[in-house]
Amino acid sequence: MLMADTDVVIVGAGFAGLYQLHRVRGLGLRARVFEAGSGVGGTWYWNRYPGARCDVESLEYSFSFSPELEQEWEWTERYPAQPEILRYAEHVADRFDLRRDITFDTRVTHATWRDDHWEIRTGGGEELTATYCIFATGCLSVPKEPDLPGVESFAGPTYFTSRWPHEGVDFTGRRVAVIGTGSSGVQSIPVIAGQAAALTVYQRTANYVVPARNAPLDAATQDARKAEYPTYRKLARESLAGLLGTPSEVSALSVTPEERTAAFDQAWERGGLGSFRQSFGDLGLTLEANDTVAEYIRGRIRGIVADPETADALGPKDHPFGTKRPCLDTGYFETYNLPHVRLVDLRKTPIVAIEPTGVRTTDELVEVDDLVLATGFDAMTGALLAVDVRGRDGVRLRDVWAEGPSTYLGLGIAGFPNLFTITGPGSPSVLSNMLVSIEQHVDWITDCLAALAGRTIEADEQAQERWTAHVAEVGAQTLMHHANSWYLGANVPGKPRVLLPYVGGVGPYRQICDDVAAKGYEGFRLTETA
Ligand code: N01
Repeated sequence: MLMADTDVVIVGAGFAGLYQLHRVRGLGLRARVFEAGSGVGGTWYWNRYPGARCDVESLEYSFSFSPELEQEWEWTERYPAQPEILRYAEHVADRFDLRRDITFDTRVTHATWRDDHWEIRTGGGEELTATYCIFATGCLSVPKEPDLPGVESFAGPTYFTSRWPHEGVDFTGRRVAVIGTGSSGVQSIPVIAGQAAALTVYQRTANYVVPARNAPLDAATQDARKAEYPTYRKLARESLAGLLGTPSEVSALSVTPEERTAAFDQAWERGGLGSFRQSFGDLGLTLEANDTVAEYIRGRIRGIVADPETADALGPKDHPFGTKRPCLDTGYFETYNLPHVRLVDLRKTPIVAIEPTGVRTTDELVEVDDLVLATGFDAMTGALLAVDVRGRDGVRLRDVWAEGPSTYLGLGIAGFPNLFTITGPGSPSVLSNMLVSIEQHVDWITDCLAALAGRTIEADEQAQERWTAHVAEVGAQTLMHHANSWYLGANVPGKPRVLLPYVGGVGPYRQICDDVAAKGYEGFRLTETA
């Protein structure tokens, strides 16, 4: 048996990697973390576009593992902005003295299983061996390649929301085009409009956007939560989405139209991701129920946007509410009432090409100085497959997942011993408050490493098949397949169309994982390392 250079290699120093490093150290294991960025924070390190903000409330989107950390950190807003979350990640790294085991500016390029250990190679040319390899690579970390003909010919600056310049961008007096109206576009468009001389927004799919109702966080609210943190954290862990607020069990079709509108009005006023789930329980389950909320939101848009044609184009029509992640807005629809902002509906006039001076659609060439691409990510599998991962007998993860990912619990992969994925495909992951799901996976992996005591663990092929079938089966009971979403990989040309996250809910999922552990890691094979 080889004495590995380190016990654990962790790939990524976002929230998952930071917490995993802290826990692994607690076991007395040696660990190395490799991080492509120059600092910690993962998604919040890279996504620095104007208006970037979390769509989960700060008092919920924060670590629960340290009561001291919980008590000492002061959040300033209901929804934390990117700079504040990044400061929090940096504080965590410093407070727990994590940086000394992190190698920055370094990508892991290869991970190869060799009989009883992983051989890791980095972009910097370092090679090392590790007993365990943990991927904390994030679900939305690899930008989708821009599938826009001629994009490289654009003469002015091109900015990706997901790779925003650290020094910021001043759009004052500039003519700007934004392509993409997912969360990143919806958040950045009002802020860019506040600076630019002219803003043209290119929309292919209209999205459901609900008010964030962001506001400064008052001391009384924060103190009250801090006094009861354990209770609230427990509720979040046992909930379906890792969020507070009880989902309704009432059917949207069981009440009168007036009662339904009143409930939706309350949800709209409350704001936030879960607000409509708290109104009715079947919005995600039947098209008929979903139509009621879809029409309600289209009506709200018509009430805000002055130009009827623009209002109509901004109203989502081709997918049910909730089948793409709804966006939270601050002044998004109002932005289209500004005289220098224009929406181009790409369903009517598609982009033909990006040219050196601007964006050409079937209708016109709009000349712009700056191009902003808010075009999304190769979600959930992109970052895992960006590494050349080879398991037992040299099998490549890329080949094994050619038809879509199969995992056991989103934590382990058959044929890839001693490898763990934090919030991997097949786990609730992006359908939940990520901090809740990250903590659950890290705690489970840490307990598992302790129980292994150096043994080798590998997901059993049949257990993996059963779990993957279960993930698909539960997903099929929802409306998720009615949208071309990144949840299904449908946003990336050529990517297999498979529902990537597990829709069963974080509370039930946690119970399943705990039961697996309690039964001696049922569905995994544990073997003495030769
Ligand atoms: O990416 P997206 P995102 N021509 O994939 C369009 C999280 N997040 O970065 O839908 C024209 O949602 C594409 O159009 P279509 C959150 O989970 C969270 O905005 O494919 N358009 C779509 O409009 C979120 O869901 C926060 O037809 C093209 C847009 O680009 C996830 O990240 C903030 C195109 C991409 O939208 C991803 O959000 C930000 C093309 N060739 C992100 N290619 C918060 O916490 C793509 N598009 C609030």
